[in-house]
Amino acid sequence: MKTLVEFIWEQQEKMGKATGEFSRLLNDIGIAAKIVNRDVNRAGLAEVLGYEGTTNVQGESQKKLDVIANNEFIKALRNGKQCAAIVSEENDEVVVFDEKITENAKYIVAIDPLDGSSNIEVNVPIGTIFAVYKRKSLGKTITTEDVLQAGTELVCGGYIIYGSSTMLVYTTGDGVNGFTYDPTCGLFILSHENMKIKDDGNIYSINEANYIYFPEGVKRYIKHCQEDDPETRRPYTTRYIGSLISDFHRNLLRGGIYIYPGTKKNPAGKLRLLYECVPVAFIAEQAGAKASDGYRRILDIQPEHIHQRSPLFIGSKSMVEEAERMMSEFSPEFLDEYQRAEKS
Ligand code: P6P
Repeated sequence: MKTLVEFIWEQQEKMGKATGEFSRLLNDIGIAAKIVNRDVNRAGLAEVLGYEGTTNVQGESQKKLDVIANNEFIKALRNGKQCAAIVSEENDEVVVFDEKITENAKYIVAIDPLDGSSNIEVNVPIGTIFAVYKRKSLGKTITTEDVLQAGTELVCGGYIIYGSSTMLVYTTGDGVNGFTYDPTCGLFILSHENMKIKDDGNIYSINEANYIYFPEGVKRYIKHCQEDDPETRRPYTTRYIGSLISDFHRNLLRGGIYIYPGTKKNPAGKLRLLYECVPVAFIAEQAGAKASDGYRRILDIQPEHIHQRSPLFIGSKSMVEEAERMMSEFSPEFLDEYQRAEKS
């Protein structure tokens, strides 16, 4: 039995000259995850269901647990003193900690504290998604370059899924490992070592209710998934939970593709680049899979603003590549439309 803390220290020793600061930051995330897990698991009992009565920058009404989770992660990262600033789905602006912290803290965290929170009341698994970057600047002042970094600069990408069991899954660029939370002892235990996504899955995950607004390439790919071809295990199976982390986690374990494309109404799609697409894209690539916006590698996209949206095609490599082929063949023009939207 290896705990998350033991694993983090082992990884740190492998890195030789590590100072322990990143290990401390990752442990801080683990502490907040345990507290959020407790609140999520007793949501129906602890009067934390329902709406806060506020709306976030997404224009989404904030649920009480969204705000509670956001506050828990901000508090844990502030107390740990390794993080200088946070980009959060729940905050319009960057949360910059006071100078006593920023003058020494080396990291920036981008986080969706509780993705899919609209599923809380119906007991569908939800998740926290986080990305950790190293600051470009030094000293007390946080710069735009610190918070608008491409995914290729990522130090760590991870998520916590609050489901039938609670798991923390992350990568620092040396493979993907999953830790299952044991509430009887309050520890995350290594349960899924060196996770890999099957190259040829047979599950596709997309909200087909938006079909008429999809680019032609997406429509063609959906029809491709539904064709009768036993040799390639088609028709595939469709699964769509409405919770990115739940759909992605299933595909990580069983193979498959998740697509949230841009549409004629919303060319840049719905998902946020910094704290939804990039962290899972880093994990996908480390697990031998692929993540793009239908045309470009997610990790290569240079963010223009902190709440920028991006389409997401992610999962088994051969499935993503097939979808990308159809986007290039049948919707080549869509990239320009979407790039204009992402700058707005
Ligand atoms: P739709 C949750 O709001 C989320 O950001 C993802 O977790 C999920 O996959 C997607 O949106 C669901 O969106 O438009 O299909 O309801």
